[in-house]
Amino acid sequence: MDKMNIVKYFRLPLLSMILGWVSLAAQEPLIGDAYMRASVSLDGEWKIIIDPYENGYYDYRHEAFDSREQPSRSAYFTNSKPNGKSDLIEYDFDASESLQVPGDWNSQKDKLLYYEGTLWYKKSFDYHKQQTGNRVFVYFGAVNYEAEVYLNSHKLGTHIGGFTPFNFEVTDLLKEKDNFLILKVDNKRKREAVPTLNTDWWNYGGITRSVQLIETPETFIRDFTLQLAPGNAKEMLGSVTLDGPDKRGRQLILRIPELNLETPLKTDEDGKAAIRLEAKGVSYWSPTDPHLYQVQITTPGDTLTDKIGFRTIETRGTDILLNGKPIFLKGISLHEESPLTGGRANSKADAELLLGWVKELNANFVRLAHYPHNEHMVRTADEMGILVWEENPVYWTIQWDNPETFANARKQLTELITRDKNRASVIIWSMANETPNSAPRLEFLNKLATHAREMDSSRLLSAALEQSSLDGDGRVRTIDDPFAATVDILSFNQYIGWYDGLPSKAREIRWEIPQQKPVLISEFGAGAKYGFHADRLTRWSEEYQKYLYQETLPMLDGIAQLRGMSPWLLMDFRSPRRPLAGIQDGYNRKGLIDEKGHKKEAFYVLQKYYAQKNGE
Ligand code: GCB
Repeated sequence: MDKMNIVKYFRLPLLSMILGWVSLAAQEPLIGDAYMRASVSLDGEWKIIIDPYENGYYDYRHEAFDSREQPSRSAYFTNSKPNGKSDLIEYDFDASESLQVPGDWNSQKDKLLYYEGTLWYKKSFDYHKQQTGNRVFVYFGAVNYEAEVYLNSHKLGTHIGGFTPFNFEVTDLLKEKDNFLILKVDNKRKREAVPTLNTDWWNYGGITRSVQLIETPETFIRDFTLQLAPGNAKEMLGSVTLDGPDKRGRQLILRIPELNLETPLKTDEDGKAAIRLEAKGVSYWSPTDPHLYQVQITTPGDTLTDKIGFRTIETRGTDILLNGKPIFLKGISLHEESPLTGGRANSKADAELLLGWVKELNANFVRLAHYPHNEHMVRTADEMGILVWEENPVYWTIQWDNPETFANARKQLTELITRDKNRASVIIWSMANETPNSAPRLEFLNKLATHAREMDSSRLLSAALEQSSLDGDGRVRTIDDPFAATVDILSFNQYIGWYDGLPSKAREIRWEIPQQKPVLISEFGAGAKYGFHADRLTRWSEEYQKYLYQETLPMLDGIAQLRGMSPWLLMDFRSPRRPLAGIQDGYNRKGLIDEKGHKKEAFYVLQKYYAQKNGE
């Protein structure tokens, strides 16, 4: 029996917490805490070639160049160019145009706004190791959607999934001078992909997050995790994973200077050390006191430091308990779009601006929809004291019975949990959004949920479900989705007053929700164009949106188990499903703020409601 199966077999939260993370590190050799490590940035200007026919990847018989033993110079990953006046090579990165990394391509060049296809990136660089014998990894925060990665003409590998990090070791390929890193990036939507063909957001392509070269000693701390034990504020649990020839039987030290804590650890045969400590004198992390501790792991050759908050999150009956006390999640949903650049958000400045608005709304919670957002968002949420819902991009109509689709969704979730497992702000892993009920879909989601719990039993699980009518005329609403039995928090989206009648309809609705679990309304909302004023029954006016909030909030307050909400949504975002000229112009207008940062009237309705609502 391997470790993963042992975990499945026992299903003990404590054991799964220790072993689950340990076995994860062995399966997914992602470098943890990448943002906290010494690294050289490869951000900045990259040369690009737009390649809709994938001419740089396939020959004229449509055979992949990288499947040949001797690659042709026509293959773009060889970084060739015409060698003298008689040479025939039909590309030249250095003579080509460029894009900024990190950044989606759509918002950087008008001609790429709607582009879905392949685009090649090339970065040239020199590299001097800080110490001979050290190892070097290239780490990508995210590339949407599929990346083929090459260094100095050698293929490093492929990564699928547009919102999670990945890395490759490049120690043996790196030179002091004239390295070239080349990526083929393809964001074509596909039926079997995660997400699938159909979404309500912009399919931003490219190297959307930072690229780093991380240098480590030969044996180094690949990852570590430390959190309070599930439901037990008196104990800290975690593990450290070493990688390299000397990983076995190594002495380590864990230090939390502010707590005067210093503990020796020793790695086992697999290079792992389990951590189990008494949590004494800890100031628990919360929205009103987002206390972060410096946590340091030291080996003879390596040191890794992170800033970590400690809190418990659990449910009891219909309550959500943060550090043992009931909390109401005053939230808002958001997409990963930047009011600064008009494209994918990727910077600390974006995160501070977006989360600053969340604070201004008197909220304590964000739903990062509908895919993993960049790491700055969760690290900034840690610092600002905002609770976070993170979401796997299982959206609408995924291919439920395709095993590759499942493997893909599972891997993206694994990468997300691996990246953010030490973030106190993150309290909910969401499996999916608005997925239609069927037997294969239930099996798919249940398997994902089991996997998430095996990896991390210290957080809550949810999914944005759909509601349905109990009676013929739609006045009595319920949740009859069988996945409701699996989740810890019963979340659902509802659009009474927008897709479903007019705002006053809210008065006629009765909720009969049988599940005795905390209920969270993961979406409601209405479209409004900032600056468009009319009477409250005129669609797209700020008055209509405001009226919808005024009618919806009292209706939701009537749900006995209501413990939170994340209305749809903070800021208008681009969507090709939204062409209405003069109003939408390619934007979903359900934001409380428009894409340029102007607040609409409904913002203030929610702000006031949250100011008066009890909770943290
Ligand atoms: C939903 C989806 C969200 C859409 C929203 C809308 O239910 O979950 O992705 O953008 O409705 O505006 O229609």
